Formats: sequence, structure tokens, C-alpha cells
Amino acid sequence: MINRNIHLSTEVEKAKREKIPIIALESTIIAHGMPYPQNLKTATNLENIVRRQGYCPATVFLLDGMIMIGAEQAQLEYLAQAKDVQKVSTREIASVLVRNQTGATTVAATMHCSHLAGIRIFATGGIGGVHRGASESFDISADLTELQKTPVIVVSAGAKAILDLGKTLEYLETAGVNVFGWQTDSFPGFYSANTPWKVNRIDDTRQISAIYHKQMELGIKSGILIANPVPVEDEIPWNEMSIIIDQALVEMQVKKITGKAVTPFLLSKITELTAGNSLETNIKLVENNVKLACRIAGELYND
Ligand code: PSU
Ligand code: MN
Repeated sequence: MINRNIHLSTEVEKAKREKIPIIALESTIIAHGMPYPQNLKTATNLENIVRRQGYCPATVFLLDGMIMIGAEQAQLEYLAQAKDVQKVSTREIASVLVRNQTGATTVAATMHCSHLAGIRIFATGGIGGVHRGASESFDISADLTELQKTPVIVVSAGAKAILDLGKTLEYLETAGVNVFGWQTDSFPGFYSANTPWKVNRIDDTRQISAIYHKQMELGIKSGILIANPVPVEDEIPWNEMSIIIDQALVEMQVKKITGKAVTPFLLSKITELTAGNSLETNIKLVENNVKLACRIAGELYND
């Protein structure tokens, strides 16, 4: 029985009936993570990548009091352009539904909604995590707490480089979340394929789904983070990126940006400072994650 707050698109409903693997996609990246029109182009392209593999994409968002699993093209267009779309992490799901607001779901909220809808895998850009200076600001993304409690495989290009990657990895370890580097020992840093941090390597997609199923058998309810490095030809190397990020962080402090505005501010500032190069990399890395999610999904079935 599907949760009464969930609305499945026609495409997702059909995929469920025919037992076609479904891959969830988030909508914060569309509404708050990228500028228009690149956001719309990317969202449409990601869905088509999934379809070309013979699987079903499910962009998750909130509309008219319902959790929407799967978007129509007109809805993607709305999410990409409207100014009144809320950024929804897990804690905001209920209030945005009750108030009939339109919401774009973050990694945390997309995981939660995917799980409610029986979807086991989700592809995104980079997860949120422990921010630099977190010992003072206490800024730690709810993406990490959701990974701790929700059994969904998340394919991302590591964590966003604006974060403190070392502390993010420590947090995930404490939370009991498995983090695997896809064919790499170096934890990917979103824009950069490699960072100075190490990660547990995995080379086989069948092993990923086997570990997922084994965790479920064992009553381990945490998610699994697959850290997939951006292709080297599309990356901005770590050293180059570090300088730009430091600059963006200084501006953030000067402007006193806090709370959920932090990530969107930094992403757009970095796009500006790299004259659009970071946006190109961002688009490429999400595509790469969706492709890997499709490979894993072949061995995972829906509930
Ligand atoms: N990755 C991107 N672009 C984004 C995000 C991730 O390439 O916009 C979003 C995700 O939705 C992620 C959120 O869950 O940023 C984290 O926000 P916060 O740090 O406020 O939890
Ligand atoms: Mn935050």
C-alpha cells in the first residue's frame, strides 16, 4: 500500500506495475542549485538518460499537498522558473504539504519520499554535509541524518567541495553509513575527481546491490552513499577549486548568509567566480551519477 500523501506520475505508476526499475531524482538542484535555463535542460536530460537505459525516472517534488513522484514536463518547467518554490529538507515536508506550497526536495527529503514510494536508488550531484567552520556555526546538512536512517542508495559525486570533507566523512562513519568510492580510493570532491581524503573502494555494481540487500536482511536501515568521481576531462582540479571556494566563503561571511540559504549562495557564487565552468562541471557530474545509478538499478528491484 502506497502512502496516501503520494501521487505517482503515469510513467512511474506504469513502471511499478511492470516492475521496471525506478530511479529517483531530486528537485532542489533544479529550483535552487542551478540557474535557468541550464537547470531545465539538465533536469530533462537526466530523465531522458534514465529512459534511454529502459528505466523510469522519478523527479520528486511537492505540489498541492501531495508528494509527487515523477514530474510532467510542464512541472519541470515550473520548478525551473518559479520564484515561490520552497527548499524542502525532511523537516519541511509536512509543513509544505499542509500549507499547499510548492516544494523542491533536497537529498534528505528526496530520500525520505523515495523510501515511502518504495524506490531504492537515487542519483544527485553532491550531498550536503558538515560545513567548514561547523564547530562555530553548527551547520550540518540534514542529508547526513537522513542517510543514517533511510535505506536508499544515493549516487553522488562525493560531497560538495564547499564542505569540510574530513568532518563529513567522520560524521558518516559515526552515523553508520557505508560510503564507497566507485572505482576509486580517493573521496571525490564534487567538482574534482580526487581529494586528499580516502574512501572504501568498490568496483562492482552487483556488490553494491548485494550489500544493500544484505543490510536490509540484517535490519541495518541506513542508506549507502556511492561516491562517483566526475570524469577527469570534466573536472576542475582540487587545488584550483580550493582558491575559488575560499573566496566564496569569505563573501558568504561578509554577507552573513546562514541556514538553508548557504548552499544555494555558495553554488551560484562559485558559478560566477569560475565564469560558468563550475556549472558545466556540475551538469556533467550529475549526468555521470545518473548513468551509474542506472547500472546499479539493473540489479535492484522496487518494493
Ligand atoms: N548538489 C548540487 N546542487 C544542489 C544540491 C546538491 O549539485 O543544489 C542541494 C541538494 O539538494 C542538497 C542540498 O541536499 O543542496 C543541501 O543543502 P543543505 O546544505 O542546506 O542541507
Ligand atoms: Mn545547512
